[in-house]
Amino acid sequence: MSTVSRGFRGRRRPSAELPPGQYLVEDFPVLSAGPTPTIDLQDWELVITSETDQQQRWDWTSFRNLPSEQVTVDLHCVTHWSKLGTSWEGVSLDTLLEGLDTSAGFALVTSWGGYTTNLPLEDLLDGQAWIAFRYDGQELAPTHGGPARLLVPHLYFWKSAKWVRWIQLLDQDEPGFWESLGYHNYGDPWREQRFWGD
Ligand SMILES: Nc1nc2c(c(=O)[nH]1)N[C@H]1C(S)=C(S)[C@@H](COP(=O)(O)O)O[C@H]1N2
Ligand SMILES: [Mo]
Repeated sequence: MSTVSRGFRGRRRPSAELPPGQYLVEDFPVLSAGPTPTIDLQDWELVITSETDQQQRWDWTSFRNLPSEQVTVDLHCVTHWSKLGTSWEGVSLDTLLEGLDTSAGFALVTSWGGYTTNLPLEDLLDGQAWIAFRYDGQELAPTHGGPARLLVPHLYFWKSAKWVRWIQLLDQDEPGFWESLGYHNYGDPWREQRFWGD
């Protein structure tokens, strides 16, 4: 006979909510490898280039005129904190990549300030990634990547480049900042891919 009553089990949070090795936080930590860049909205731009040098470019006004989505997602940082149920507004990468003819397999993302991160192009598609400009109903704070950041919540949070400026579609994979320093090239939190070799 079980010593755990049905009611007690029923109220338990499913452990499947948290990837291995992660703990929950309620606050929103700031993790930046350098200073927070000051970006005037007049100067802001987002550029996507293809492997054949096709280019799409948005200034702030044209970017904000694109259809956006509200999403609620869980964040998993490789330094072990996870934050569940965060709400964002952003433009889906499906929307941004529409009309770009590409057979590239990879993307290298560059931020204002020089941070880079890489991922397979398919991880940016099919409702998996956004350029987010609002967090929790407010304009995205500069420390969290405002005016706009990449949001790719199914991978460790270092892939979600803050202050995103340029997305380069490439035939060959090219490691970004943390990936060159020994972090996992892909970074799936559910498979605990923290470092090269994991
Ligand atoms: N441009 C830029 N983007 C970045 C980083 C950074 O240092 N610079 N840090 C990454 C890391 S390691 C994490 S965990 C998240 C942290 O985002 P937050 O500061 O909004 O929590 O941003 C990611 N994106
Ligand atoms: Mo991180």
